[in-house]
Formats: sequence, structure tokens, C-alpha cells
Amino acid sequence: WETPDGKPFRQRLLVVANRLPVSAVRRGKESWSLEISAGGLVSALLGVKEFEARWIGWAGVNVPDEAGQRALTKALAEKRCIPVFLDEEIVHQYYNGYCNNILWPLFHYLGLPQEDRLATTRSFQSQFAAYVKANEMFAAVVNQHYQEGDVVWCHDYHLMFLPKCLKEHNSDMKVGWFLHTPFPSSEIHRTLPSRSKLLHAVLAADLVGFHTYDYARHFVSACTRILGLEGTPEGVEDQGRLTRVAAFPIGIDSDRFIRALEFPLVREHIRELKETFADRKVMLGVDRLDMIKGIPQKILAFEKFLEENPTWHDKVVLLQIAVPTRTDVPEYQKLTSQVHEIVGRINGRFGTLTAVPIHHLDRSLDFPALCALYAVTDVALVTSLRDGMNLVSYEFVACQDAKKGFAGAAQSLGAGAILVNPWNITEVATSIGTALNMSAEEREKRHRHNFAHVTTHTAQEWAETFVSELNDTVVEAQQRTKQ
Ligand code: ADQ
Repeated sequence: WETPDGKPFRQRLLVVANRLPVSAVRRGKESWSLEISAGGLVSALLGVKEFEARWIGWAGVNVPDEAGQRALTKALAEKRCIPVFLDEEIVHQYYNGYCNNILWPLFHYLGLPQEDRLATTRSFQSQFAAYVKANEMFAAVVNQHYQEGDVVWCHDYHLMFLPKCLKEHNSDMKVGWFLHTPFPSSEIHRTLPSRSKLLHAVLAADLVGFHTYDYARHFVSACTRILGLEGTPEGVEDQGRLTRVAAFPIGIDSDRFIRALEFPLVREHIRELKETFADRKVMLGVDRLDMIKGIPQKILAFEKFLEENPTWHDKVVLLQIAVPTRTDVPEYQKLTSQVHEIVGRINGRFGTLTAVPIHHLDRSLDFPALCALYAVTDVALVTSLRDGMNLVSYEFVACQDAKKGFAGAAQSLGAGAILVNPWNITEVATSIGTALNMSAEEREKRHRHNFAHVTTHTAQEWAETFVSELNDTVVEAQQRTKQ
């Protein structure tokens, strides 16, 4: 095995995440096709090249028969992916239920859906039991493929129980856990009936990572206030054992985006888009269709901007690309209808016979189309209500030439972006105007700042830092035990 540069891999890495980076579609009894899935975790980990990585996760499909499972396992092996097979009932209770209906909204401060609150409380026990069971199933697959010296990197809120399952089986395993969402204030985490079990399970890891220092601090506070453990500058201590807790802000594989701009196909897409929108400024939103992404709020702010700036009516277009996710969850279905309704109303109000102000697509774009869109965009609107990090803002910056700038809400691009409160529609509308009217010099200055950040804090750097820190943490713990 070699890295793409011909150097030997540093270490074997088992990446364990709920979803594999590909979705499987059944074409026949023993035939499968695989499609890459859109999402932040996939985008970031595709950039990790120093390690001989294998990915363990669910392929997003129910495969009840053994022949199908065998064929899918073989197809996935070519992509260095190892499937965990989850049946429909587990997926319903663990994934749709505990993960998406309880943990996701809670960690993003959205609370539980009001009308479902009692029903959720009643079904909580069975959903939590399914969550634990699913995590045990992931652990069983990891144990089957683990080799001594491997690093096991567990990802996200779906697998908070996994570190405990793995360490109970093999206390020498190097186990890290990283959360891609915010970790909420301890006052929010406190409201979870399973709050203590989840914290203890995560603490079984050697290293626990978050995107920001604030999330790490919230986690440590939850452990001290809810579990009564001791928080130290290094992490959390429980009966002499330290779990290291730290911030590891994620990045993207910026070179991949920059190189793509030279591909003939991308250049062709860019030419077509420039021709289509020749006399209009292009504003762009690229999001999973999720309530945390603030898509209705963003579109309403754009409406307000159009309302207050009639001179811009036929001079600006908003392209909103929203890839549907979790489509069988009622809240997400409601969100889709809501977005469609608002877009329809605004297009009816401000459109002409030949042009509409908003182009809304419910779909994923392939990589060349996405890069071309980023490249022709004048203003990217990133208005997540809450987000672990948000990679779209990074990808946009990587694909811009030095003349561009943008309005957005990205934390780490604070000095280059126009920061907005996404809940304040008036403020977002005003910022859209500021971004569209910004001088070329100002855009260039802001872009330089953002570009330097995005090309320095890459996905590779993120993964290497996390894994090095995990290796060091384990060595230090062994030394402490010997003393
Ligand atoms: P996501 O919620 O998926 O990730 P984000 O960080 O913005 O959010 O990443 C989205 C990724 O999906 C980007 O790489 C983007 O290009 C891709 N994508 C989105 N819509 C698409 C579309 N219509 N077509 C094609 N590609 C599309 C989670 C957390 C984030 C955190 C990341 C990484 O919610 O807060 O930043 O993980 O940790």
C-alpha cells in the first residue's frame, strides 16, 4: 500500500461512521451499484491520504438476504469499505428515532418536535436500546477487522456508545471519537434521559475531539456537572484515568477543488454558467435540506433584499442547491414543502416571463458541477442556524479567484466573511446588499484572508493532527501507568 505520493502509509486507520462514503443501490439479486454520498464528513475524510484507511459503516440500505450481503460486501471492499448490516427495525429506532429525532435536534438546540414530545418520551427507552444495540453491531464489525496497532476513529453522535463497546472488548485498542455537530451546553445535555450513560461511554475513548473549543468546554462541563468528575486543562479524569478532550477544527481537501478548476469539464460548465447568467450577479446556497441550515430564513432574507432594492430585481439570481436528506422523517418532509412554497411565492412575485430570481434544486450536484458553480458565484450565502463547522463556505473560498468575496456565517472565516445573525432577516438582507456592492479591493482583501485559512487548515491537517494526538495520548497514558 502506498499514499498517492508514493510514500508508505503512516498507519492503518479504521474510520467508523454511521454511513459509508457511498450509498448502495441494488441492481439485481447479487449486483450493486455504488454512488458517493454528499455530506460534510465524507468530503472531509476523502482528503485523508496519509493513512491506509478503511471505512466501516452502514450502506444506507436494508439487505435481508445473505447472497445480497455477500455481493455488497465484495463490491464495497474495492472501495476499502466494510458494511455493517442494520435491519429495518433497528434503522427505524436507532437512526430515524434516537439519532435523528432526539440527538440531532438536541445537539443543535432545536429541542424535540413539540407535537411529538410525549410520544418521543414514551418511545425513548426502546429507541435508546436500539441505539446501544446498533453501536454493539458496529463494534462487532470493528473487532472482526481490527489488527494490533490500528487506530480506530469513531465519528459523530450516532456512535457515542462505540468507544465503550470497543474498550470493553480490548482495552489496548487506540480509540478516538470526534463529534461533527456542536456539543450543546451542559444545561441542554442534562435534559437527555440517557445523559450519564452517553457521557460515560464517550469517556471510554482515549481522545475526544470537537470542532471548536466551545464544544469541548461544554462537554467537559457536562462531565463535571452531571457525572461529578474532575475536569482538567487536558480533559476529564475518572479514578486516575484521563480522557483527553480537545478541539480539532475540520477543513477540506482544498487542492482537490483548486485543481478541479483546470479540468476541461469544469471549465466548460463555468463557460455555460457565465453565459446563462451573463448580466446577473450570482448568489449561491449549497446545503443539505436540513432545518439547521436555515434555508427558509435565507430565502426570506433574499426576498426582503429584493423588496427593498428594486434596482437589483433583474440583476441578481439566487441558486439554492439543497440535497434532500432523511426524507422519511416527517419534519424534513414539512421543511421541503415549506421551502418549495416560499420559493414559489417569491418567484411568482418577482419573476418575469423570461427569468426568476430563485433557482431551487432539490438534488445533489456532482463534483465538477459543484466546483463550476462555486467558481462563478459572486456571493455565497451560508446562513446555518447552527452548524458544527460548515464546509460549504470553505469549498466556495477554494474555488474563487482573487477577485471575489462573500457574505456568510462561517466562524473560522470571521475576518474575511460578512458575519450575520441568520435569525435576523433584516440584517441578512442588508448584508446581501453590502456583499453585492463591495469594492473589488475590499473583496480581494477578504478573499486573501479566507483563502490562506482554507488552504492551511485542510482536511489532511485535521486528520493527521487528530491521529498523532491520539497516538501520543495513548503513549503518555502507558507511561503514566508504568510510573
Ligand atoms: P453537513 O451537515 O453535511 O456536515 P457541511 O459541513 O456544510 O454540512 O458539508 C456539506 C457537504 O456536502 C459539503 O462538502 C458539500 O459540498 C456537500 N453538499 C451539500 N449539498 C450538496 C449538494 N446539493 N450537492 C452536492 N454536494 C453537496 C456535518 C456537520 C457540519 C460539519 C461537517 C464536517 O453538520 O457542521 O462541518 O459535518 O464535520
